[in-house]
Amino acid sequence: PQTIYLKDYAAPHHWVDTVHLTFTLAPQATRVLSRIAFVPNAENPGDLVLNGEQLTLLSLRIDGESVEYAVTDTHLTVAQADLPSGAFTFEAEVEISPQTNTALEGLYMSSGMYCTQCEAEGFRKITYYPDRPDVMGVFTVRVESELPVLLSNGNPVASGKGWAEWHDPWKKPAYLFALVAGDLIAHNDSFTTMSGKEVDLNIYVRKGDEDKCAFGMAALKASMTWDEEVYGREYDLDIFNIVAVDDFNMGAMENKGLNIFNSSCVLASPETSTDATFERVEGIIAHEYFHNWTGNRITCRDWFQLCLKEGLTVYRDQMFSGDMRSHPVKRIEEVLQLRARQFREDNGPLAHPVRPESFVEINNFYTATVYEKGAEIIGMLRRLVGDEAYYAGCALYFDRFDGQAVTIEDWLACFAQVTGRDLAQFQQWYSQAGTPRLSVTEAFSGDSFTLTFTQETPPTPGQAVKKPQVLPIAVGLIAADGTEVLPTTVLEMTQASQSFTFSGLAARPTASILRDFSAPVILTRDIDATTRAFLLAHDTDPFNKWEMGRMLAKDTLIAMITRNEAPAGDYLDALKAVLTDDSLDPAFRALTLGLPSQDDLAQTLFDAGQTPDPMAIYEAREALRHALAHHFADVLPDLFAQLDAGTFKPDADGSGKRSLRMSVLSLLSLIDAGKAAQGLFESADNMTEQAGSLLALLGAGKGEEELASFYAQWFHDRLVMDKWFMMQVATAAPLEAAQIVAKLTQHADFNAKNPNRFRAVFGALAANHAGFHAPDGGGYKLLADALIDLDSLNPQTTARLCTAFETWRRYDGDRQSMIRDQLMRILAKPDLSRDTTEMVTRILG
Ligand code: HT7
Ligand code: ZN
Repeated sequence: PQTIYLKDYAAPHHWVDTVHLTFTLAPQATRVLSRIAFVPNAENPGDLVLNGEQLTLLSLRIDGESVEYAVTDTHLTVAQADLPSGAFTFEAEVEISPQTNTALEGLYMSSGMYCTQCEAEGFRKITYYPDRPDVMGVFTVRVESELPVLLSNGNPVASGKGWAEWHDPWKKPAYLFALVAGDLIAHNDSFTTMSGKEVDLNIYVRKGDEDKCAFGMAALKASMTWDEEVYGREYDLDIFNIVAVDDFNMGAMENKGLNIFNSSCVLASPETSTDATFERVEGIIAHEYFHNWTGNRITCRDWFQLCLKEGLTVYRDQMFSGDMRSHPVKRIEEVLQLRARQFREDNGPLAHPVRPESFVEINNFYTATVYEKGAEIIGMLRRLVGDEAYYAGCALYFDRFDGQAVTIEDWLACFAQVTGRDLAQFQQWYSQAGTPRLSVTEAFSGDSFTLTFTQETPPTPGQAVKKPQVLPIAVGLIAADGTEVLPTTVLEMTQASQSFTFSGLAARPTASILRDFSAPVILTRDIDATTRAFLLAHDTDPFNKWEMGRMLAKDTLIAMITRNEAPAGDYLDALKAVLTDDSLDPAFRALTLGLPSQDDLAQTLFDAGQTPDPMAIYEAREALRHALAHHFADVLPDLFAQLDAGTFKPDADGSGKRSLRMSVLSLLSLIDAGKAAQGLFESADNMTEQAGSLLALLGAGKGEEELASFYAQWFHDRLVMDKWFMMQVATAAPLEAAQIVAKLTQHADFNAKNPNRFRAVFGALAANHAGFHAPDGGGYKLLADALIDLDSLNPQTTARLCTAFETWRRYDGDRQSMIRDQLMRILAKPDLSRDTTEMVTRILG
């Protein structure tokens, strides 16, 4: 397969002015008629080169005349010599087969409805077109079908029996094209924008899902208000439609005026959805809506610039969620995700810069690095320039580049201009892969306290030597009585080693370093358990307060794993103090009670030069859970009773209480024979507590009966059934996991073609650390078998799940060779997709 390089970017030979498309829908023979007005690019003249894959070409004309053309599996070319000298109209008719499209890219069918997914390069499976984000056109679309709801981008123009026409006045790249046709029901509302324009809002769902749209609609309206108030961005069409689709490769897609959502990311009701789902729905609806400005109005010049829209939009949705809920709690959740997904990626064979320099398959670069590290870069930029300059830079960006396809350089130039700063070194964050290791030493003399930082970024594939990064390091100083003697101050580190001194101090303070996780680094600090416990009790920065608890937990677990030590009494006491401190937010207490994951512990051991033993990690973590349950035995029953949040409301308060309550229940179930959990399972009126109590039982080795009654109650609900599959795999004991997965794949409700169901089982297997890494290699083989089968149906989802193997070099020789064998077996599959080939090759290194 061909590798594409950023350095080879060249503008197209032709720009697009207008596009007229007519779709005559039929499951196996949809006709697509296109009329495209092309304008030659005077700065780069050449042949007309159009992308096109899996299309049957029926006719082609230019300015109404037949022309010579050449067609391959991937392109249609008309030689420059055969083209008119100026602008011309290209017309073609093609036939495609949505029903047999199991890759879920292009036009496909899901539960009887037609829908599209064009990002990144799916439009080329719909018709011949210059399918690249810098080519933008004004689209008019006619859809012909007997299905009652016919949708496309923009505003509705006209409709009649069996047809509808849509016009999108905003020019857009092909990846934002969308079409939906189905027997759908609309949950309708409206929004008045800041300039007084009425916008019609709809969430379209299948019959039976109508009662699961209200929360998503409220989130959409809150997002529209937030983008007006915080960024001054107003919506720009008469209508905004969202459609829920059951078969979808990712979470959702920001098509102009017609967002398409994985139904798991938009449908929500108290009976069927957990608090975590409500939070995810709110965040994803916001994310896709915010793309209207950061992605759609201003888009990417090429796919290497993906972080331009994704990093910024993730940052915006994170700020929104913080405003809707609690900033400290959201920040802790973000950092947990960042460490679990992005640090893991950055530490292994798949490490790549936030703006990659090459790719084989762009779908493989929708990664935690592009999205989450991309968002961290925006957060660092804001910390460095300050709030006022941040918003001024954004305003300049919106103003200067509206309607254009641009680059990271264009984005940063706006901040250089408003601040007068040179951002050349900062720009390295986009090109240098790997997580910087930051270490610190502390010294006190006279009245001065000095922090000396040293940074180093380890080599990553293709980047052996690294330069120092610009690091905003937020610090505070705390006196022995717990008062803050230096409020949060941002230090700007630019060199490999740098000292910062604070004078006028009466006594040696305790430093709180990297507050709010101000830079995506791994901080090492020689700090004893007493100082950690002091900061856990007194730090005024909630993130660092939590971080101290987490470090204590990690140290405790590492000592249990490597030295067979019993958990330290001081740690158990410190944690109990947080658990029972009513002045703290319950959500924060729940997060502090959460233990580091097995994967996190494996990485920590590996970083310390040891070979992680998955079974030993599992056993130590289980032993600590039991120790916590016994140490807290006197307070758990009361806490469980007090934390009843009453009538279910999916807000921050209610979900925080339930989150702590479920953490308490999971420990309580280890010492009360599951009584409390069984009681709650019987009485719960919401999915958070129903699934939470079932999980608590399964986690305590019980819950067989409850699992069966859960199935009997919910077998008809696809999204709840995904939970039923997932919970069994997630809680399976290490030596039983593979067997349980094998059995579940034989279940009548298992369907590998549905990405949600496939991920519920195999994503959960990969996440069950000890189960996946069971000593006999059964987990590896099972996943490899499933990926080999799935690749022929859905390469995108297959390639994504290959990341389960990305950490293989951490483990012992036996496990490494078993994983290598499975990766080689995948690679040997005839006709393996480009997506999976690239992923497996990179993982093998
Ligand atoms: N911009 C979208 C990314 C995307 C995608 C979504 C659904 C299916 C396939 C996809 N490929 C790429 C989603 C987002 O980040 O908002
Ligand atoms: Zn996005």
